[in-house]
Amino acid sequence: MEIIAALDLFTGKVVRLTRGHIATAKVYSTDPVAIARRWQEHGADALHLVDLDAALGVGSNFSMIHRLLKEATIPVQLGGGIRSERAARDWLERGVARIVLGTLAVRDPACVGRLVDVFGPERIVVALDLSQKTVVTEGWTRPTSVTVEEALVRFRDLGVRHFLVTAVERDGTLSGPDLRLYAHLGSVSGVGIFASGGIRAVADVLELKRVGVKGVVIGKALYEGWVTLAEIRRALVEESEADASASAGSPDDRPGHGEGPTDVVPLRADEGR
Ligand code: AMZ
Repeated sequence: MEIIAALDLFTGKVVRLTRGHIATAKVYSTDPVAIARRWQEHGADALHLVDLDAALGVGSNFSMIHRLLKEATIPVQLGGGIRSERAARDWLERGVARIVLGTLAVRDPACVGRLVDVFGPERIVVALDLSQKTVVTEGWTRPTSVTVEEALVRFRDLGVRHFLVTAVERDGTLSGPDLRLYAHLGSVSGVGIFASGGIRAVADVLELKRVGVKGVVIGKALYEGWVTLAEIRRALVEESEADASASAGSPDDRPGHGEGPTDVVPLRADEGR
């Protein structure tokens, strides 16, 4: 389970929003480099940078992102406003470990396929930002009719392996992740799902792991001190030790374990969030 600390930039500062609305921005620091160091030292596997100015089309945090790339000792993934193949290539060549593409992916799926071919699937993440069960783009301001199931299958068939699925209505709300959604998506073969939105406690991370999520992006819960990276690490280690001793010497017959992967079946209209 990859534990990724969110660092959202708006006008050069570290902020968190609620449900993506800029009017709700709460500033946590005017020193993003110090925050990056903090999450690094606390044991994050990677940093998830979002350039909110660029995502919303009102500017960019270009020079700050460059500084952060220089300072970071852990992989940095970057999203928000990467809207052309050229921009995507430039960031990958400048040391971003993984680029996160939302709007561009919806607009031009073939471009994502080309990037995967050139840079490999490890370096490309498709962001599926979900509001009312469909994907939203352009800083979460533009609804589309694309469903998460359609998008996963379509991009998987183009070679994409990593998806960041964000529950927009939960983002910044500390109300818990949408477990039903992630359990549903966890059964799609050939894709790795990263979850974000609503995570507030160690138990949320453990539940997400159990339903097959490969990584979590944690934001407000870290900034507000609801959870620490050390606590999450400890709980994951304890759980894997418990799993190892429970399964030692006998075949694992837990429900669902060992079943072959399946393709996704759309959520029924009465299910979901
Ligand atoms: O909070 C928002 N309004 C917001 C946000 N966090 N808008 C976009 N984003 C993030 C997405 C994804 O990681 O979750 O930016 C990335 C996608 O940006 P783009 O420009 O590729 O659609």
